[in-house]
Amino acid sequence: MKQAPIEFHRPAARSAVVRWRTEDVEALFDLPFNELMFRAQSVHREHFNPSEVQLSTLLSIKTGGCPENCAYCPQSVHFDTPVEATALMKLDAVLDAAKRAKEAGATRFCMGAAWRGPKDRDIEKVAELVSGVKALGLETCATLGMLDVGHAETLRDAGLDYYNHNIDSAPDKYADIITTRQFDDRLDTLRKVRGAGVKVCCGGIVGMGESRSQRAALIAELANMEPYPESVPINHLVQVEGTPLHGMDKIDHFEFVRTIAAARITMPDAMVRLSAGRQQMGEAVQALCFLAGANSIFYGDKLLTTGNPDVTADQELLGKLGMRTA
Ligand code: SAM
Ligand code: DTB
Ligand code: SF4
Repeated sequence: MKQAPIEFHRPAARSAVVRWRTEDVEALFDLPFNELMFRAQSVHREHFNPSEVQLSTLLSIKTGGCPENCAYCPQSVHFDTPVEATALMKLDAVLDAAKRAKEAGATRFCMGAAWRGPKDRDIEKVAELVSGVKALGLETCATLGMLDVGHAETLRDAGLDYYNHNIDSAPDKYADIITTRQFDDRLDTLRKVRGAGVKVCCGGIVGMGESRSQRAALIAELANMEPYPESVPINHLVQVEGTPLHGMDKIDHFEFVRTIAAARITMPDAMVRLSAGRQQMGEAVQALCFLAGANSIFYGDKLLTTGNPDVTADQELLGKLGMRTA
C-alpha cells in the first residue's frame, strides 16, 4: 500500500506517570458512552495520529501441549480442544511466514509459544528466530511464558523489541482463571523484561465473567506500572469448545469498547491493541474501538490457533474508515 506521509506531532518522551485508583478507572467506565468516547478520542489525538493503525502479525511457533491451566486457552493440556500440539518450528518456516507478513503490510512480527516458560535451550533457539526476523526489517515480539534469569538479555541481544506477557485479569480474578501460577509470577517476568531494556507488551482479556470493577482494576494495574507498558493488547475472549470458559455469557460490545477507551485515557502514550476477538465483532464495533483509541491490530488470517479477519477484509475496513497503516 503506497501512502503519502502524514505530518503529525508526536511527543518524543513519555508523559509523567499518573497513578490510577480502581475507582478512578471505574468512574471512566461509568461515564455516558458519548462522553467517554469524546475524552478517549481527545487524549488519543494529543498523542497519536487518529487515522493511523499499526499492524502486527502473529505466528504460533510452538503450539499446544501447555502444562498451564489458563481457563480461556485452547492450548492447555488440561482441556480437550481441537488444537494439535506441535514442536518448535524451524528457522526457515518462521522466516517464510515473516516474509509473507511483511509483504502483506505488517511492521511487527510476534512469535508465540505454548510454554509455561522456555528452557535455556529453547531460548537459544528462539534467539535465532528473533535475529532472523529482525534481519528482514520487521519489529520483533515474542510471548513465551515465564522467563528465567538471563533469558530476557539473550532475547534482547538477538534483537527482540517487545516481550508480550499479559496479566490477563484483575488480581482478585486471577485465581478463578489460572491456578498453575500466581499473578505475582507474571509481575516477576515483567520486571525481568523491563530490567533487560526490552519493551513491554502487556494487557488482558475481557469477557471472562469479570465484573466492571474488575475490568477497571485490570486497567488500573496496567496503568500504574512504572512505566506503563509501551503496548497494551486488549483481547476479547475467543470462546473455544473444550475450554472451561466456553459457553459463558458474552460481554456487551459497548463494555469492550469502554475498556479500550479506559486503556487509552489511562495510558496515553501506549499502543493500544484491539487484539483477539475481532472476527466476532463486526465492522461497526471495530470502528468504535478505533474511535476509543485503539491504534494497533493483529493482522493475518490467524491469531495463534483461532481465526482473525482475513487481510482483504481488514484492508477493506481500513479503506472504508480512511485509516492508514503506521
Ligand atoms: N504461553 C504464553 C503465555 O501465556 O504468556 C504465551 C502465549 S499465550 C496464548 C498469550 C496470550 O494470549 C494470553 O496471555 C492471553 O491473554 C491470550 N489468549 C489466549 N487464549 C485466548 C483466548 N481464547 N481469547 C483471548 N485471548 C486469549
Ligand atoms: C495477546 O494479547 N493476544 C495474542 C498475543 N498477545 C499473543 C494472542 C491471542 C490468542 C487468541 C487465541 C488463539 O488464537 O489461540
Ligand atoms: Fe499455556 Fe499461555 Fe495458553 Fe496459558 S495462555 S495455557 S500459559 S499457552
